[in-house]
Amino acid sequence: MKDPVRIAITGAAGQISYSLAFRIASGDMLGKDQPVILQLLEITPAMDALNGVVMELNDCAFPLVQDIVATDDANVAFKDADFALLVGARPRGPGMERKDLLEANAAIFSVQGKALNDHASRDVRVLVVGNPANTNALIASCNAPDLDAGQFTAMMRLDHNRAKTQLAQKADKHVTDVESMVVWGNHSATQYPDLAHCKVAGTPALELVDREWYENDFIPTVQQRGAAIIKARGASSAASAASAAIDHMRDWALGTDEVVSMGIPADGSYGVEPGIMYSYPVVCKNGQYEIVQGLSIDEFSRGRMQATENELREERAAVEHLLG
Ligand code: NAX
Repeated sequence: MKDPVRIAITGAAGQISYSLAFRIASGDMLGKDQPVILQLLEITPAMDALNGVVMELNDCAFPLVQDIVATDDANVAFKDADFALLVGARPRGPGMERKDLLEANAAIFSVQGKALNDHASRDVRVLVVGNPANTNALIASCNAPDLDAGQFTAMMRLDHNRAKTQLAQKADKHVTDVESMVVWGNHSATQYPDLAHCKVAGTPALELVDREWYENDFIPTVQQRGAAIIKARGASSAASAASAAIDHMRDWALGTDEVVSMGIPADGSYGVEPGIMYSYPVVCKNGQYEIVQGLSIDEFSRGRMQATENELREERAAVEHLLG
C-alpha cells in the first residue's frame, strides 16, 4: 500500500465540495491505489454543516480514506498538504461592486497563501477554484514567497471541458474525438475558447464548422455556460466543477498526452507578460505542466487573447496593494 497523501479542500461544506470530497475519497483523482487524508477547511459558522459532511464521508466507508480533519483554521487544514483545492470564496453580495468582491477575496486568499507557505508540503500543488479564480490564485502565490509561483494554478478545465462538448455535439462526434482544444485567458466571460488548433477525429475543427457558428454561437455559449446553468438549475455548476477540478489535478499529478487548459503564471509565452495567471494550453509529464509552444496566432485570436489579458491586468490593478 502506498503512503497516504494529504489533500486540503477549502469551502468543504459548499456545493462543489459536496461532490468533490466524495470523488477524491473514492480514488477518482489520484487512483484507486492511493490512500488519502482529507483536510477540510470551512469558516466557523459553517462548521456544523462541515461536520455533517464528515459524517457522510465516514458513512461511505471509503477504503482509501485514512483520516479526515475538519477545521476552521487554515494553518491546520494546510499542514503538510500535498494537494490543496481552494474552493471556498466570498460570493458577490447584494450591491457589491466587482472591486469589493476582488478585495474581499484578496483578504481570504492572502491568508491562505501565507498558511500554505508556512505549513504545506514544499511540493504542494494548489488549484484555485473559488472566483475570481485567476486573480485569487495570483494573490495566494504572491503571499507564498517560499513556494514556486508555478505551484499555484487556476481552474480553466471546466471551460475546456465545456468547449470540447459543444464542439463534439456540433460535429456529431464523441467528446473523446476532440483534441487540442485551447481556452486562453481568464475564467470569466472574456475567456477565449480557440478552435484554430483543434481537431475532431483528425479533421481540423474549422473545416467542420462554419465561421459564423464559431464566432457567434460557440464562443459565447462557452463563455456564458455558467450563467446558463444558473438559469436552468437555480444554482451554479457544482458536480461539473468538481469533475473539472479532479481532471485538472489528476492530469497534473499523473500526466496526460492530451493538451489541456490551465491557469498558470504568465511567462511571456504568446506575448503575455508575467504578473497574471493566464490560461494556456499545456501538457503534463512527470508531475509538471509545460506550455505548448509554437501555435500560430492569427489576428482574430490575438484580439481575443489580448481582451482577456486586459481584464486580468485590471483585476490585478484592483488588488495590487494586497499582493504582498
Ligand atoms: P458555495 O457557496 O456552495 O460554497 C462555498 C463554501 O466556501 C461555503 O460553504 C463557505 O462557507 C466557504 N467559504 C467561504 N469563505 C471561506 C474561507 N475563507 N475559508 C474556507 N471556506 C470558506 O459555493 P460553490 O458552489 O461550492 O462554489 C465555490 C466557488 O467556486 C465560488 O467562488 C464559485 O464562483 C466558484 N466556481 C468556479 C468555477 C471555475 O471554473 N473556476 C466554476 C464553478 C464555480 O462557479
